Parts: sequence; C-alpha cells; structure tokens
Amino acid sequence: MEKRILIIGASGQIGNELTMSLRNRYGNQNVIASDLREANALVMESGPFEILDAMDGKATEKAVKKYNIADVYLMAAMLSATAEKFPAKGWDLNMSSLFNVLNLAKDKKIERIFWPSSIAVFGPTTPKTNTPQHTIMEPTTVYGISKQTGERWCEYYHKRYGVDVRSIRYPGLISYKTPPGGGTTDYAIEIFHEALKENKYTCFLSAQTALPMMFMDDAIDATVNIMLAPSQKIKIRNAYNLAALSFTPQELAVSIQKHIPDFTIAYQPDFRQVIADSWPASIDDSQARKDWGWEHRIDLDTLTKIMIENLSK
Ligand code: AKB
Repeated sequence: MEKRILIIGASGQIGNELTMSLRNRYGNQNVIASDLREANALVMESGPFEILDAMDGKATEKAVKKYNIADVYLMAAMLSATAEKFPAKGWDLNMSSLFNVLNLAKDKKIERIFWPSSIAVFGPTTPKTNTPQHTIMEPTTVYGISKQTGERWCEYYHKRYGVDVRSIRYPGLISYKTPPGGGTTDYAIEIFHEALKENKYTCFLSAQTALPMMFMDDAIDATVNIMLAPSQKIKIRNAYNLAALSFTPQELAVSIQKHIPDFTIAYQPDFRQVIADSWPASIDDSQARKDWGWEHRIDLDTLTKIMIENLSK
C-alpha cells in the first residue's frame, strides 16, 4: 500500500490550503485531512476526511494505521489571542497534540512530522529587528511558551530518538480562502474584509506596530519545501526562522488606499497590543535560505492586490 500523509487540523487557516496543495502534488487519495470539524467544501469533496481530536492519541494512532500514514502535518493549535483567554486549554492542546505525534514517530509508527512553530517563541528581551535564528527567547504568552517548549521537545526527540521532525517559525499569515483563527496578526486579514465592506477599519493594534508577515502561498511553499528537502540539509531541528514581509497597520492601510482611495483606518489597541509589542518587528531567516533554499515571492503591494481582487469576487 502507498505511504500517505495525514493533516491534523485541516480545517484551519493553514490546514485547508495545505491540504489542497499536498493533494495536487501527491494525489487526492494520498492526503487524509482531519479535524474536529469539517473543512471547506473543496477539501471535503476532493479526498478522504476524518473527524479527529488532535489531543486523542489513540484516535490519532488509529487513523495512522487505517491509512498507512508516513508523514503527519500537525496544524492544530490554539493561537496567541485565544490562548490568552484559555491558558490551560491552549497549553493542553498545543502540547498534548505534539507529544502524540512525536511518540508515534519515536515508536516508528510514522516516518516524519511537520510541526509549525511561530514568531511567538520570541519575547520582549529578544532583539526586535532582524531577529537572529539563535537569540534570547523569553516568550510571555501561553502560545509562545507552548511553541518554545515544543521546539525544545522536537530537537530532543530528533537527537535522542532520531525522529525526523521539521519546523518553521511562521510569521502572521495572510490569506483570502479561510478566515484566521484567533491570532494577534489577524488584523492584517480583517482589514481587507472591512475595507471592501465598509471602506473603514478600526485596528486593534497601534499604527506603528511592525510585525513579520507573509502571504499564505509563500507559507505553503515553505511548508512543502522543508518537507521535500533531504534530511541532512535540515540542520536546525527546533524550528527555522522564516521571513517575507514586515509592515505596520499604517503601511498596510496605505497599500490598500492605492486600490480603495477613500479607505480610512482608526486605531483602538486592545490586549493584543501587549502581545504584538513582545514580538519581533522583522526576522533574519538567512539560515533557512541557506540550508534548504527558502525564498519568498510575494511583496506587500502584490499581496494587497491579490487580497482585494479575490475578496471582491
Ligand atoms: C498569531 O498571531 O498568534 C499567529 C502567529 C504569529 O503565530 N498568527
């Protein structure tokens, strides 16, 4: 029987698009989507789908056996803003789902794991601009603590048990196909929806809050490419820094005004401002570029054009 891929958390912002990209590459029947809730129609209609709770180790193992899974992409997670509201739940979900798949790999029941980390692993004591791959990491959010701890465990399982686990630190991801899922960077998607509907947007971050961001297609390419790279090229086994863009809400508004000249933005920072202030403004991702050839394609104005064209349809 052919070796297959299982995506856990396939109904989320990244999961839906990652599933379709992997199905195009490896064949619809070879990519099994799973989540607690159904994914979008494209995912549901194009290939196998299982209802699966990422925290349920036995159910995960059952799905792995049923479909003869080789690679698991663990995309289920509680993001930064939601996890601040439900700290214990966020920690439980983010850690137990990771241990479930790490242990499956340790016991040779699966071959490889993709697990996403985030710029949230950094904290207020980290150098803010061009944040290096190796630097001070004192995250102050539950999400960031869970991702940093997860990174340590990934490296440990790789060194101690030879587990082939690969990870990247996603910046804020911007897409038009699936709504965002409770992150601090969600404003950069909401702004497009509101610009098109209302011609105005009230941002929950301040005008000058620069954050690392990326268009979803670039993030999917990075995810697929790090898994395609030969194992010996993956020199970092906690998680790679990954960068594309860095912009402020004000700069994004200016880019939108090139298409919608009467668009206006107001600023009403809430609890997410504190989270954003603790994160880097820009990231040095030279190690990913050197080790496995990472390159981004989409700049800010191209991203704005793609978002506006597709959301207006
Ligand atoms: C969030 O805002 O929580 C996420 C992330 C940067 O990991 N988008």
